[in-house]
Amino acid sequence: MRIDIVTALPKLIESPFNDSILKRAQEKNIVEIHIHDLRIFAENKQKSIDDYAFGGGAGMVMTIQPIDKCISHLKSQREYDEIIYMTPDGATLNQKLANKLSLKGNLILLCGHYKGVDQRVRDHYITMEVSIGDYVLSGGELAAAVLADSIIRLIPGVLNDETSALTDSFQDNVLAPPVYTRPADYKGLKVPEILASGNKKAIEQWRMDKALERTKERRPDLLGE
Ligand code: 6GU
Repeated sequence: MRIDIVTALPKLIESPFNDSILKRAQEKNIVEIHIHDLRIFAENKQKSIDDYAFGGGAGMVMTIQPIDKCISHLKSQREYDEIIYMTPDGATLNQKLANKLSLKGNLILLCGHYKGVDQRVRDHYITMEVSIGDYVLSGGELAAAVLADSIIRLIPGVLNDETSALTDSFQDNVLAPPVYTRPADYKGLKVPEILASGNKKAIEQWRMDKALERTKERRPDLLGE
């Protein structure tokens, strides 16, 4: 997979890709991340990428020219499966959408800023709009990092234990069960005995029961209740 991230603030989005699982995914050549600084594509003298809104009102709007130049350049090099605009009024990200996008080949993520982008960008270049939840961030960069992380960890070979993404919360519409590690007794705080019993079937049943219990308590909506 290849993800191209188009942004006014490239520094803001770099670091999540240079550590841990996302770094390893790139080192293993499972995913390529390319971050593009919109300002480089601006053709005006001031290299500006925003302007006042037609019709007035507070806040700046990202202009079409640098975005057109950047996206057109990328599209001339390869085909893209989706060109995604990160915006609070997009479709809310969930595990189902992450799963779907993890099967794609090439994606562009355009990060919104200020009061957003010129509507003509959304109408003519964008194929999908994604939000990461019902609250407003200062820009689309952190949201793009969240979306990319949720996608990349699902690609086979990225996680060491390939089954571990399958047992994540939300993957079957249930939350993950509690987990424990050593010591089995910490100052009298004990790990449930069954987990040390060696009885694989009983442990599996216990985990399913706990996952369901937790989901009923915290997220009954996931069970349609
Ligand atoms: Cl994608 N962008 C911004 N600016 N705020 C958000 C968001 C995106 N998703 C949730 N809040």
